[in-house]
Amino acid sequence: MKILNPATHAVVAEVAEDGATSIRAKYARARAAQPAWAALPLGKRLDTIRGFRARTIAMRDTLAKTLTLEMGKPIRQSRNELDGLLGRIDFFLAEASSVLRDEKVFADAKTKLEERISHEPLGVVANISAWNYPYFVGANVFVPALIAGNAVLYKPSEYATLTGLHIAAMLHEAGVPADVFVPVVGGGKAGAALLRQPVDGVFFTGSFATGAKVGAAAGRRMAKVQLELGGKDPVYVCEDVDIETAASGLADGAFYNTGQSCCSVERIYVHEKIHDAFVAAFVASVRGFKRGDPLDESTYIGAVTRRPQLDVLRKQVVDARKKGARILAGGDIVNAKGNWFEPTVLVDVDHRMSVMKDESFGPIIGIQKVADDVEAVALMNDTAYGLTAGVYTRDAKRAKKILSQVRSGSVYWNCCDRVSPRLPWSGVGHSGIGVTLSTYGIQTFTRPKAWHLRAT
Ligand code: TXE
Repeated sequence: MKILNPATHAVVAEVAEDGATSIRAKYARARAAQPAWAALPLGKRLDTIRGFRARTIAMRDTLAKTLTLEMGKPIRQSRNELDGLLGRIDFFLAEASSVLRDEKVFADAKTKLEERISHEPLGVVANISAWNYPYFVGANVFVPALIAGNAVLYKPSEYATLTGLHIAAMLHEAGVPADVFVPVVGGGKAGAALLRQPVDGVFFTGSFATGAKVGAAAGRRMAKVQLELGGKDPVYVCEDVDIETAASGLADGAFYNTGQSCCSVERIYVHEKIHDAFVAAFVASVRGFKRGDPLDESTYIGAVTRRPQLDVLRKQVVDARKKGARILAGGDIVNAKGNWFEPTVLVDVDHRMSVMKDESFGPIIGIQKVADDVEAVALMNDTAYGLTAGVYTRDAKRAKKILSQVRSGSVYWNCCDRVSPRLPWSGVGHSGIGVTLSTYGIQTFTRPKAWHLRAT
């Protein structure tokens, strides 16, 4: 499989791809190795994750460069992702023992009856991962999965394969047996072959379209499934905000990682009283973004990772304009080697347009004027997705009222585009099934066993 640099289309590397036979053999090895891994004391498993953490620090610059070369992320953002990984790992290290420990929930001296709950690992899990934050999205799954005693068959996205192989090497060097964390190299075909193995759980991050296929395959196998899919994340800006602060914060939320974040701001609704001033400030922020070589320290907008997405973005602009939208910045593919799209801002948009309904997952945003909170909430909920939603206002009560009406897994007040290891990360509707992160995101890799004990 050729790994291309999305910024230049140069071949970065060629890697051997797994096929049905090698995937079957990898599954068999993982199945055989998992019981011994689960039998290790928890502390031993935690030590390997500490070793992995130390290696991500020691290799930070190499890892960041590989990530930038293979998916086009600006180098400073690649380093940010590696730095942010540490806090995620620390959360899992700190919380695992309390989540995984056996619980005695009832005891009755008279009847000598005792009730307990233990948390057993699922067994062998398939982790089919994504490219936009391969360290974050990956570690959300394989770190707690390994700590809980599972073996992991890990298929990085074909757009982040080298990163996936770095992750495997660091975990193995840190003491995770080669058959307990097993990388599977390839694209959709390898993913589909992996799902034909009798795994005990499928943890997937990617598009709704593929997620639906993955969910169906897992369902047929009665395997536990967790799907983190796309989103069309809205933010509503009330008339009482500091316009500059809100505009620059939201410009960052919409364009960081070249707009390729699951929780990127994908739609902005602005109260009519400040709409024009907000748009002017927002466009000024976007014009300040430097698009260029992702390896350059001053670059903020990198290459679009997936070539097909360029046409998706162009179609959204053409569709919006046909229906009356105005372009205030950018608006098209950049004619240059590599996958480049100008950071684009559209106004006079509405929900007839694809740019306000379908996930963009690129450097484009539509801003729509609204008359009041009622209209804003109705528009925010007018979507098949439900990953995150935000509101900017000085008024805490007003924010709480709005955010409790919005249908999404996460909500933001005066912030956006952030994920915390302490909070459950989940979506409703087309944004997926199940939870990662928080203590829920550790427990999800186990199944509870109920113990009814009567000492004689
Ligand atoms: O997703 P795909 P991609 C969403 C976002 C983006 C879209 C495309 O909407 O536009 O995904 O990104 C594997 N059986 N997000 O191409 O195609 C594939 O090899 C089994 C949001 O990454 O869904 C890859 O490893 N596996 C998300 C993974 O599925 C299959 C982050 C995802 O690929 C398969 C990234 C099959 N039939 C993308 N077909 C977020 N929420 O952060 C493909 N795969």
